[in-house]
Amino acid sequence: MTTVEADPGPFSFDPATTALVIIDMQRDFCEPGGFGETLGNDVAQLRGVIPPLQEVLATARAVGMTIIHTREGHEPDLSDCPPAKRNRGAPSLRIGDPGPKGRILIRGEYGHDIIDELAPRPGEPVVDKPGKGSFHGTRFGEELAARGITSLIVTGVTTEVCVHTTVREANDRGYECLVLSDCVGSYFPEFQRAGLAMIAAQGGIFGWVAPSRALLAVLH
Ligand code: TIU
Repeated sequence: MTTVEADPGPFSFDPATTALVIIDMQRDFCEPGGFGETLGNDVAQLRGVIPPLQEVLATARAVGMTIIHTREGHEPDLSDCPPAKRNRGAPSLRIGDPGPKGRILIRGEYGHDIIDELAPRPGEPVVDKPGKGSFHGTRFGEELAARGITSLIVTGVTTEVCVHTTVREANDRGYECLVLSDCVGSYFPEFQRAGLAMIAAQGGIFGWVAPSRALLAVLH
């Protein structure tokens, strides 16, 4: 077992049964002209996640850990997009509308894909999900089970939305989750702080939180 200094206490895991999960590091959330910006957010808030996540990804690849990427998005005919999701709020462009990087949050479009800095390699599963959680409406659970995965190291965006929903779904399914504090990002600094605190509070009600340097110190 490998042990990481974390909050609320040491997180022990076997790299052979642990997956690095990289949630929704898509142009639609991380670059101008995508879904995140149409919702009124400053996407620059998420850029700081990229360098530490690149280092974690490179290390996970070097030690042969399972790596799974996710992307939030919808079929071109919007058949998997609930009207409640498309109609909510007052975005400048709605899901499916043409934008500067293609149709907003639609599979196959340039904006829907993962940023170049964190591009998946052949053999790394990319799970397309219609919702915020990685388990809902996907084969994520089957992908984990097929590889004997019992622990997740969770990264990506955004902390309080898709990261949190995935960690909560995973928690109820019995997975141990470590969230890397500098490898998850929010458009809202106060939600970043509160989102991380909520995971580790109450003795780790949803899991553990640690900076990436604590993981890199023990993963080699
Ligand atoms: N809006 C926001 O913060 N997030 C999302 O809509 N999706 C994800 O978190 N991926």
